[in-house]
Amino acid sequence: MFTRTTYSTARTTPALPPERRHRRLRLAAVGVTGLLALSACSTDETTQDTTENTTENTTENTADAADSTGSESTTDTGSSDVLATASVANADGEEVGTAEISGADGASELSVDVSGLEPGMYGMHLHAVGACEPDSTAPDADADDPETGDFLSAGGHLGADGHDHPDHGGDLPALLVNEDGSGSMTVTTDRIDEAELLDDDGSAIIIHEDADNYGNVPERYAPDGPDEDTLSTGDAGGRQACGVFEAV
Ligand SMILES: [Cu+2]
Repeated sequence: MFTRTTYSTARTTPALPPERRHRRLRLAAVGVTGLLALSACSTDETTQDTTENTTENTTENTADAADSTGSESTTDTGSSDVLATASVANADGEEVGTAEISGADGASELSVDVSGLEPGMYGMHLHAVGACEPDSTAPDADADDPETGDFLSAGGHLGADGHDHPDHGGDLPALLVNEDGSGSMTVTTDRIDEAELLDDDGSAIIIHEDADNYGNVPERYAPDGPDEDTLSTGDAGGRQACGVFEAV
């Protein structure tokens, strides 16, 4: 990319066409404004040549770098590989859609497609355990008084350790389900840890029954800030659909 260097020590002949001479003078004026008297003597001509060469090389190298970045980016997008897929089903076991995660250079692309759902905006997350059992308890449920509910078996949000919602590794934008019951979304996230996604207990995608507030509870409602539930769940409510990720 650096082969288009245009040094030309032989180009010191004063017999330049007017157009070329004007360009040199313009470049020199930009580079060393106030330093040159712009006379026509050969010493000044050499100085102008040096200035021009520097200007041209800088410009070309910058352009080359931009070209290079652009082409690498395009190549990277094409090299993504599907890491895992999930069949997403409701609590009656009826499939309502699919999810797919592809990986590419430190980021992941998640695509979700659903149909047959009630229109609305629903919180959606990756959850820490690959288990989609209706009427189940959470892996860390209180043994004396376990809460039960659909897909609680999938546990909390993926990558929740040390973070509040919505900064968990599995936190995602909400899913919009349109009037016809269909919804689709593709999102790029650099928060998914592939090892955690496909660890021994797997992981799952959950579509909730309510919107996600992303821990955003205005101070006028909660002077002491959002509570523990909000900071772990985003108050997205029950779990209407779930899919276990299977490695590809
Ligand atoms: Cu969730």
